[in-house]
Amino acid sequence: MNISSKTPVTLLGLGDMGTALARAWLAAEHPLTVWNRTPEKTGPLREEGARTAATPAEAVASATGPVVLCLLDDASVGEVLDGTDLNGKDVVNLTTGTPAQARLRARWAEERGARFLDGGIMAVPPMIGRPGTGGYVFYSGDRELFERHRGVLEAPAGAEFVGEDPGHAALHDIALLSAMTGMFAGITHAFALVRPEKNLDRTRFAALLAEWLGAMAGTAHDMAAQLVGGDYTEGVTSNLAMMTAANDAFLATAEEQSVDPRLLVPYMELMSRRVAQGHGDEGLAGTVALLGGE
Ligand code: FVH
Repeated sequence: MNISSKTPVTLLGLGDMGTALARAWLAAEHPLTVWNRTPEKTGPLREEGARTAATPAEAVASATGPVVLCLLDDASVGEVLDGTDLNGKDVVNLTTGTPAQARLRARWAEERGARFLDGGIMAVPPMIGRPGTGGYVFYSGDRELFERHRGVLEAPAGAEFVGEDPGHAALHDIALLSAMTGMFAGITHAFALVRPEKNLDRTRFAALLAEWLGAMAGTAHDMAAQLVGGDYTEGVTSNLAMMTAANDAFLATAEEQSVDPRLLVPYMELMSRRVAQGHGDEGLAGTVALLGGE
């Protein structure tokens, strides 16, 4: 009999992401117990070596390593854990939620005698178990728990601990995904601008666009330096007054190309508001405070 010396993992939830995680732990030779609401999804994993549990309570009761949840949302986590005995268990919740939900869930788990770690997955299922594809998971909450199970957590993807506040993994997750959404909006607008042109090579345009966005991503470091130092003019090479003036050309070009500028206008209005407050010499950091968040 082949007995693994690796930490056993219990996984509740076998959707697309849960199944990818399960295969990564099996590939890394962690003994794995799985449960899923729709039991048919456990079949292939059982054939690949996983043990299956009939109920969440049974799965949790037999767990000697981390109990990982990868479910649809926080409400499903509550439903699945209801009726389980969490006393003495190590709970790792990889279900997407808000920072407030993570903090409440941490307190809820601790009141039931469990240790708790929240996670935000920065990957899609095909990146799981494939080092070098760039996927990783933010973790926050019980640092000792993170260190104890680091080997388990690093098997499917990189593991990045971002603090003992259990809400911080979700906050990092949502903040990065929000930035990505803004980037998607910019890409959408850019393709809409070139769309009417018959003789424009979209493939070459895409390569130029991706390269430019990569070069501009570094401005996040400049903004952080300004926000930390409190001087929003520090190191500014392109100030708000200049950028706001150029916005007129952006809007005029959108009109020439018959493109609705709705994806750009709210941000341009924010920049103009900061200039109107007398801060045309600043970089973009001053617009952060105009959004609130304090
Ligand atoms: N897939 C992705 O690209 C993203 C990448 C970033 C992180 N997300 C988050 O990961 C969580 C799980 O995502 P998923 O892709 O596995 O999602 P689904 O394939 O839709 O599977 C959902 C599982 O949740 C089970 N479930 C739903 N509601 C309940 C409930 N009330 N009680 C018990 N289980 C429930 C569902 O069970 P079933 O439908 O198979 O019976 C699946 O196991 C998620 O937070 C993403 O935001 C993935």
